[in-house]
Amino acid sequence: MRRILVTGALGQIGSELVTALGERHGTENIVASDIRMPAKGAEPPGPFEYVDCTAKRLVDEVVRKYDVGTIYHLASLLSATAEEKPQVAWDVNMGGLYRVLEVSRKNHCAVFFPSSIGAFGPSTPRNKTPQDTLQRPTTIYGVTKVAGELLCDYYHQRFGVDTRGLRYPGLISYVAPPGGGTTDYAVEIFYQAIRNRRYTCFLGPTTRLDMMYMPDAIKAAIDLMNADASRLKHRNAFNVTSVNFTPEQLAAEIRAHIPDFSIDYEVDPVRQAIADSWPDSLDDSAAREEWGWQPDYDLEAMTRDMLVNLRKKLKAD
Ligand code: NAD
Ligand code: AKB
Repeated sequence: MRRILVTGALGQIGSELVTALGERHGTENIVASDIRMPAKGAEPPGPFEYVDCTAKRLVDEVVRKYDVGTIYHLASLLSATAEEKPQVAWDVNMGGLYRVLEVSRKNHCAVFFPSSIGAFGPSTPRNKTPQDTLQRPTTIYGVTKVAGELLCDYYHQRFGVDTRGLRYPGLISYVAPPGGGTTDYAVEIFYQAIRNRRYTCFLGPTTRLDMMYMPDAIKAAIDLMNADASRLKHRNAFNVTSVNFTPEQLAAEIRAHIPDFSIDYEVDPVRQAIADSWPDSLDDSAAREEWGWQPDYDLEAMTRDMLVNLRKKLKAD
């Protein structure tokens, strides 16, 4: 088989996607790459290459060296970091994607591009946001996600590149920490609940957002890339979701396992404004109809699994 390249592979998604792809296709066939070097003891199971995705020569070299046929392009700045450094966010998020698409056009690679609920804005319908709707985001992250979706569709229509994408909600996981997003509170809260029995949340108690547990996010990416192309009416990018809650609801769910857990709030105006510009919930029926999307984890199952695995990781009681 032609190999699979993962960019941004040391991040929150890549750390688990590389392992899942390796279990499916053999670790030697999955090339992990990042602009950081892996920590000692946390090396990816297969080959690793330093690749700055904004350098076309580096992307091109690694694709040719390993005869890559599919690229999961994860390298990106997330919403909160992007808002601190909008110029860098444009260079990495758009420049990186453009170079990955160009290399894919020349080398006949398929491309997975993760978009986000951040691709929507305050004028988007807030509840059960439809698959096809108004997208006028007010963050630089959202601007790069909408533009990225359009660029991926363009490369498919114009050059026949097999581009596919998902609009992920906030992702919750215990393997690698999140990388500077607005939804990071939903990961931090678990660490703090186990370590300190209390958490100070940077979003307000009633901020409602869609979320997803990482095993579902990994399954969605792999299933979409393996879906029958003739069934796809959409490509970039599918709404997907699995759980929906506010910080106070997540805290209550954690309290069912840790009764003395408490939460308070110190709202960060920047991240609160970003969250307030995003939908309350997504309609993911197009993903369900076109390629059989079906999540495995609801809020209860996710919370239980997070706490079990994080306690093991943190060697906590
Ligand atoms: P992350 O921040 O955890 O990881 C991103 C990785 O990209 C990091 O390891 C970083 O070192 C690397 N990187 C940064 N600049 C780079 C460059 N120039 N070249 C190569 N690598 C570079 O992000 P993540 O959470 O794993 O997200 C991956 C993708 O999924 C992003 O496109 C993100 O927008 C999208 N997404 C994530 C979430 C989420 O909740 N995690 C939700 C929606 C969409
Ligand atoms: C972020 O908060 O930036 C990400 C996302 C939802 O895209 N988690």
